[in-house]
Amino acid sequence: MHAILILHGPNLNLLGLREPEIYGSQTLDEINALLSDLAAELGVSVHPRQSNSEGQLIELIHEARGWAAGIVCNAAGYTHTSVALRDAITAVNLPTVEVHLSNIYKREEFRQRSLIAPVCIGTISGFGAQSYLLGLRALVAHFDQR
Ligand code: CA2
Repeated sequence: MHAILILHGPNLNLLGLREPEIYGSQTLDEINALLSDLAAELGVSVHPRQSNSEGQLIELIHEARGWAAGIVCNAAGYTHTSVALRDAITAVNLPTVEVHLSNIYKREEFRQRSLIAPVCIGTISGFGAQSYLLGLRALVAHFDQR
């Protein structure tokens, strides 16, 4: 069975508590529960982790090399700034799907550039919690293609 790291970046622990008009009303725990249900349906296992720290996110990516078949990653604010996170994804060479709750391409200009996108197999942005579920489906479809 494929094990998949679900990586949630900074501030996503606040989901459902603030800015529901942008990020939806579901909490991170609720999104993780939806992912777990879908994983059971798809025959994979998901392992959600959240951190507000860039270094911790990088450590989690490094560790994933030892146990995960792929990553679904919402790097949140680090999407637009972190060369180090991008380098970590490149270094572990695990297929990674970038996801965003909001459509980053219809927001502020600084959100419209992702440093992560070029090292991911693809990006899903703008579908709220569904972005994660679509991202998981896309990663599993990618495994099935290989
Ligand atoms: O749309 C997304 O998923 C983002 O990755 C979310 C990030 C943002 O910096 C990216 O540009 C797009 C922000 C996550 C912050 O989440 C909050 C949740 C509740 C209240 C405030 C922020």
